[in-house]
Amino acid sequence: MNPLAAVIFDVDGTLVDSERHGHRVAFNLAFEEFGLGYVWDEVPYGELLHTTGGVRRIDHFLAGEGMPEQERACLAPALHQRKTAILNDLVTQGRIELRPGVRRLIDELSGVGVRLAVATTGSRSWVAGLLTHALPDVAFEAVVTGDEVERRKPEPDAFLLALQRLTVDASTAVAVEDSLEGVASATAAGLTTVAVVNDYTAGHDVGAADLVLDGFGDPGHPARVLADRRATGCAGILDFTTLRRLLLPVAAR
Ligand code: XBP
Ligand code: MG
Repeated sequence: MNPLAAVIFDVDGTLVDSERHGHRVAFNLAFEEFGLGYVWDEVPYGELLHTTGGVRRIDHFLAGEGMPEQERACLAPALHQRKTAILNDLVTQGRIELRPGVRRLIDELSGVGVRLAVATTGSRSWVAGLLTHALPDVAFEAVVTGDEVERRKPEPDAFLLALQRLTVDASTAVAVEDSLEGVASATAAGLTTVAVVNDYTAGHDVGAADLVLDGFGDPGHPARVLADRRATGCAGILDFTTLRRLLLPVAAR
């Protein structure tokens, strides 16, 4: 069994439940400021999430609205820049919260010397502020954001760069993700992967993950094991047994 050297966390939907009332709200406020009349409602936004990266998501949407590529090429980045500024305001207002159980898991992993990192498609201009605001005392040894890699998730680039910066082998690390694209990215990077789905990704095909949970497990939020591909499987309800106790054996592939 390989010792668990590091855990690499995704951000949106994993560390924080940021999409429905965070990014989506910021995108809509930016559309409003630009007088565009578009509104991304909660349900259709779930589909738009399959396009990773805010600029790409806006461009994909505007293309679907029939906007010529030449117009989109300058509008999408301008909208995204404003959206990111709005999101940062939401972060500093404390509107983007950690998912239940994340703080407890991070403290327990740190407590046993497991190194921590982040690999996200999100943009550094808000990711850094979010981590500082939500987890001010946590030392993430590597924070890889979408703007630092050639290809966004589901490509493995972000996780590969995080492993490189940690100087650890994929066999001694575990990725924690929430979505189809994120699990595809982490598994393509050769990582044992835990999917902790949320209300946007509960229907995603995350079958490539080694373990699928519906939460992180916390007093009052027991996590349910939705799928377990590991040899030493565990089934049923985790009575808020911390994911740490699951992660430690998970590193053994
Ligand atoms: C999720 C994403 C990001 C966010 C929006 O990232 O795809 O694009 O939805 O952030 P992850 P930006 O799950 O990998 O954390 O607008 O900065 O892209
Ligand atoms: Mg995510």
